[in-house]
Amino acid sequence: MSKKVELLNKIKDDSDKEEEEIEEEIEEEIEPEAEEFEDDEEVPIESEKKLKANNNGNSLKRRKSLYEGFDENQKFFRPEYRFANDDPSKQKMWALMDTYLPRDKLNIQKSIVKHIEYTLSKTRFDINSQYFFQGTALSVRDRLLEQWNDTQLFIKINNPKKIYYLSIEFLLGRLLQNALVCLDLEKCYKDALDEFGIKIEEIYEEENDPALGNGGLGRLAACYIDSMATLNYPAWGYGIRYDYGIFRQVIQNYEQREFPDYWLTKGNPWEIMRLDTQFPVRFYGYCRDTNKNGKECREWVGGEEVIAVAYDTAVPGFNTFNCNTLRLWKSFPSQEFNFDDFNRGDFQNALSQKDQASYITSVLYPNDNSMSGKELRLKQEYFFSSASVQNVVHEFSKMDLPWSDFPKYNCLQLNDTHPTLALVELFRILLDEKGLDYWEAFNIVQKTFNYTNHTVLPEALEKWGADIFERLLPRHLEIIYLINFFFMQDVQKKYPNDGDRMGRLSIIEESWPKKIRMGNLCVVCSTKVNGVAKIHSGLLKTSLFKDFYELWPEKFTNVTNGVTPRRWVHCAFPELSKLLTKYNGGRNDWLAEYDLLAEIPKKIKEDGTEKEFMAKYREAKLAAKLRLKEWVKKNCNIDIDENFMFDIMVKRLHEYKRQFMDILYCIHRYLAIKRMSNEQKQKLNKKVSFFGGKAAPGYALAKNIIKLINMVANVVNNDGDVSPFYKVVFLPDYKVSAAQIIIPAADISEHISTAGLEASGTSCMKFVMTGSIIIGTHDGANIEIAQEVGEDHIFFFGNEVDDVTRIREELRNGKRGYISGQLQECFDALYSNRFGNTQFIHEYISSLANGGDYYLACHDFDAYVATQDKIDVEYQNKDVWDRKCIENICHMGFFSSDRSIKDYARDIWDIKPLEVPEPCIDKEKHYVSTSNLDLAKEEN
Ligand code: NBG
Repeated sequence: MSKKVELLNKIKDDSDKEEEEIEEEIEEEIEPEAEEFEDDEEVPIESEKKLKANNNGNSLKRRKSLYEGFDENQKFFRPEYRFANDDPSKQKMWALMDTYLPRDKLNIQKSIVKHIEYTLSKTRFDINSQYFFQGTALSVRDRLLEQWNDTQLFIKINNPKKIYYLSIEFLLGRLLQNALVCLDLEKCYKDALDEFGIKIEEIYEEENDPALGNGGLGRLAACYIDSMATLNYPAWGYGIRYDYGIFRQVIQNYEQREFPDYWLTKGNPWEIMRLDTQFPVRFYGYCRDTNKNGKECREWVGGEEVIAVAYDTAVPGFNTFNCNTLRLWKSFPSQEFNFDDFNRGDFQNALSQKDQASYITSVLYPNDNSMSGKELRLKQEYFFSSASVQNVVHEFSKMDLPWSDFPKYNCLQLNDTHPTLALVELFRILLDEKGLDYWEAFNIVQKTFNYTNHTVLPEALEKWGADIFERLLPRHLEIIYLINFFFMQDVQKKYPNDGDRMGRLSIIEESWPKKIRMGNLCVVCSTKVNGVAKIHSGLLKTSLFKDFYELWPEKFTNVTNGVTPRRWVHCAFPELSKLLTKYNGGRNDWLAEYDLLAEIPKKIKEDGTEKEFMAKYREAKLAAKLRLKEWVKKNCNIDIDENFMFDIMVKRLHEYKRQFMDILYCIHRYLAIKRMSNEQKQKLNKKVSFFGGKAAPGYALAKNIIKLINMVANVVNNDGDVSPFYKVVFLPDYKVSAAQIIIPAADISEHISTAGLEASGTSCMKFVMTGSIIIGTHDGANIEIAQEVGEDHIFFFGNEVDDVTRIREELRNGKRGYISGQLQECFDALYSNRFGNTQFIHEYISSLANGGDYYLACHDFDAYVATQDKIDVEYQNKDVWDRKCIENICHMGFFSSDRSIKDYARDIWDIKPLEVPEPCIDKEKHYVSTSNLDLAKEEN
């Protein structure tokens, strides 16, 4: 029987539809319709078919079926479960809740205005865009909630192994567009709002960025929860609900000024406060011996307690009905109240203690790749780790299984060492509250946890003084000492009389005061340890965790970072997304299977559509550049020319990332142009050098570099000899929503860290996916990108990691005179205050010239300039350039976060996807049975 006949029979059985309608449906099922295009150019038919054949045509069917092609009265039933103890009196209520909300335009419009009037209490006559945003978001949230509830129930019933991703940062960015894209409702909402005279893009702009992270680490966590949902993994993100995210950066007088980012000013339509999900978290106090059920054990008492309350945000996946949870904890005062103070009339004192509790989750520490060492930060780390672990333990307890089964159902991933205390907390609960013995507890903890390292920079490696630990978390310190004691015994057995090695492996650094090395603790207590790019994972084995690698080679692995193409290609660069979809046979399934794009470059060459593709690509790139131009006009009041080459460096300010080298190059270019004749200038590759990124408020040098960039920009842009050919722009307040505008506009992007120091980098992936070429060092993900797209599709320069060690050695041995003439010229320009009073940087440049070039900005400078010159030449050949960009875009499948998550799931977590059943148009066919819970068996 052909597939068509088979389906025909199936649907005939299922429904009483008109034959014609059924035929249509089947056509769609077998060969789903291509997406509509506003332009009427033909899709290359032959290759479209080939692509469809490769890609069994299933991916898009599910989502489409929910709203397209059906009228507003069509009902979609939710998966339903029959429990043995179904209460007949509830039938009525359940029946009222058994369908999904309609997703057609009119009903969407109704739900938006309903929320505006009945949730937000606005009259018809005073709605502004903000209320439209909120009404729209709430209406989208309604549609998310149904899927979310269904997913959570389905997971509960099937009870698979679950993954919990613990991260002190989730740099989400705006949520509305992403949710619409995931639900495949963007067009529908756009049309719905259009009829209200409202542009959906304007509504997007109304949303505050939830900026609960600093940079790469937090944004990675956000990409990962997106991919976990898209791939149907039963997964939870756990973090902190900060009231204040990363500060807002304003440039005043060339300098960075920080303003608080109270991102909740307009409320947060996405979150659900779960008052029924709260856990107490203790600080301070003391430990004592006690006896529980006839067993000697320790007990942690006294101190103060705060309450962690869960705030949940739905995490939809793309083209799936699964919807996961991001659970962020907020601190509240515990119910207890100091009645002594209160009765004495000292209300202020009685209350101040309560206030203290809510400070814990007030503000995100604005340090990227460096440790703050503040007690409040340690409190934050323990607070969210403890709440998360208690939550997981609580859920597991309901299953009434032996504790040894805990790792069979739960896997906790530590996103860097910030949540390390989670493993100590689980240890504590198992030992002190559940009465397990040391090795039982250790085995469970170790099997449950895995650890991702994100940096080798010494200043970022967490070490906490034993003194502050002892005060804040006395029982945890005892447990850490215990872990170390047993671990050191093992080491001693394996390497007798190797004191140095023991010292390096020890969890405790024998300094004064003693310090707890959180990284070592993680390695000892985890099953797997991974770095975030091949080179970085290699360095973990050869340097940072060398001794551990010799001890347990099987523990170490790599998972190269990735980014979600949904946000970073589709949302950020809609014109490109549309083009890729068109040449992917009219299907946007590449957004969840990026590798599909790999066929395109070959295909367009073979079928003669390359020219046309390139023309369209150029139009798209121009649109992206125009968007940035407008942004720059609005935010910097600078006019830039979209026909210039855009060279962009946006990332946190850090010495190792070498923004300084880039600004030196800008100075060099400025000086060179000043010397040119008019004729020479005409031949120049016109370009704009963009910078963007925040400096930690306490990082003086990084702030000075920002100031320098702005001062140089000021001179360059206001010099009539130069500015028609070259400009320098600092893009203020770099954040996710800005990145979505900035990144797609690039022609060249800068990833120029000292080799070995950028663990991975993720913006490099976003830049290449949206059509720019990297100028970069042999570092982090640059290396693997080159492997995927080809060495000739990236501009490498500079010393490699082995040379770095050697050069530093030479510097230590007194090597001097490594400053080239062209570099000296830049220094001289700074010494002579050519860009205004730049005295603040003089000391730094003189130290660079005197052996202080730790990050090799000077050693790599000439190679950097030479490579920039090469780029200027190559950019002249636009055909070759654009072809490279297109090939790059299409060969980035490896860097989709979907690939990263599949790697984690397979190599580290050992978890399987669990796909929620899709909605059904026929209620009777829609009971979901399962064997795990006490469910009534279906009739037959
Ligand atoms: C950062 C690295 C980046 C990497 C991200 C995500 C920290 C501690 N590390 O190179 O510097 O891309 O983590 O893995 O923030």
